[in-house]
Amino acid sequence: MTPTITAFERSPDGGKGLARDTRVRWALEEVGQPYAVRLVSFQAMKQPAHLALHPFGQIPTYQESDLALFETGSIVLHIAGRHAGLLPNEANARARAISWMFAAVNTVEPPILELATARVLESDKPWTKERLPLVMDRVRDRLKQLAARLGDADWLDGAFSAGDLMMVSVLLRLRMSGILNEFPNLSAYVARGEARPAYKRAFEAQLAVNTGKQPTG
Ligand code: GTB
Repeated sequence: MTPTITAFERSPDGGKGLARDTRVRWALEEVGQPYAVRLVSFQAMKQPAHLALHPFGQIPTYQESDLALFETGSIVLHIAGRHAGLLPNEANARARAISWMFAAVNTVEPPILELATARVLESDKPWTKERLPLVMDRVRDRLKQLAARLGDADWLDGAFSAGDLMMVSVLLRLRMSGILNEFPNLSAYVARGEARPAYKRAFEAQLAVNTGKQPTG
């Protein structure tokens, strides 16, 4: 059965690919699974019908037959478990790739989200000017560690995996801040992710929703 995901009717980023449906689209594109998209407004996200799918009233959700999922980490893991191509077959390598997925959402994403919050939602607060450098340094600390582990490898642990898909997705949120440029190997890593045909298709598809332009590929 074709899965259906939800996405913003209009993403606040105007189609820069930062809303989290992009990572789910990317996973589905990597494994060659066609999917349908149901667009939801901010208002609809808070109504009982959507809350039944997503307890926090957010996007994306994922529905397939009688299964309904929320949380991008679990959705991508589900897709990767059902199809070849996103997780290695060898048990230990598979477990390590899953560790990277958790690291992306649990260790690397939180300081990045804190930075986004400070810059966007708290920009008018009197304490933001003083706090921002601290928040930026917390992001730098994580990136320094990640950059050290990646070294000059193409991907985090051997071949491209769902761990890289999640990590690149999380790092993309930093592009506007310029911090990524301080870590050339991470910038190149993100660029490698974006250069994947599956990422390009996912990006184009969400852009089409937000600009009305049809995907080119
Ligand atoms: N942990 C959840 C997951 O990974 O699935 C987080 C889901 C989440 O934050 N969803 C956001 C949402 O539905 C959209 S992606 N927000 C509406 C709400 O909470 O009411 C977050 C997001 C939104 C906008 C931008 N942007 O404009 O740049 C980027 C990312």
